[in-house]
Amino acid sequence: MLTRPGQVWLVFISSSYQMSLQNSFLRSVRTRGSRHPEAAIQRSDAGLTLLEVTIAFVILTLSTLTALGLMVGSMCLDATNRETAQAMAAARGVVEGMQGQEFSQIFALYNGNPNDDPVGVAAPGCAFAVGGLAPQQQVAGTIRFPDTPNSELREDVYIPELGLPMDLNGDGIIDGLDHSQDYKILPVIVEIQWVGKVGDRELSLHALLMETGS
Ligand SMILES: [Ca+2]
Ligand SMILES: [Ca+2]
Repeated sequence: MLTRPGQVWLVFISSSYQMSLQNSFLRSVRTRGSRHPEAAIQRSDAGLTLLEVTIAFVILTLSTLTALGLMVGSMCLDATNRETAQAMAAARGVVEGMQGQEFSQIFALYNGNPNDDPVGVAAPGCAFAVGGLAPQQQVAGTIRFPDTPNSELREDVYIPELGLPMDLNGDGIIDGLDHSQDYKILPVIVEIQWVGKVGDRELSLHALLMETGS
């Protein structure tokens, strides 16, 4: 089990204090009980040396454990940073892929409904793998829109992190109709969930896509 730096120093201070008390007590007993004070002092000095060596060993051990703990913590932090960078790059890659598509087809291409896929275009769908990251479920990446289970793109969905409810077709009204065919703004959430080195982790990228020049 790894010891955190704060715990290590607490043990170190406590151990030193107890040993100091014990040392004072032993010196007092030996000096009073001996018929030969000089011999008693020599034995006491020998005991002190042994005790000092013991203390030094304890300090060395605790210092090594502290350094090891810091090293492992640094390695975990590096791994976590690498995982986050991988996830962010993958999420940005998905959004960039969307931007390379015909704007009016993005929703149909990247939603979870294969029945509305445009003819003649390979639809990526709403799930994607992320190289180098172990998924928590079948795939690590998912794409979400403000839509219903039957693939209606809605303005009246409550997703505050994306600013919804929102007027998506630019008519100045927020209604409860399907805007999958006339949207001018397309909110999207790209989520990545993976099993990281220090446990389950997730990252979300929120974006509002708009047609260039509109
Ligand atoms: Ca589709
Ligand atoms: Ca509207």
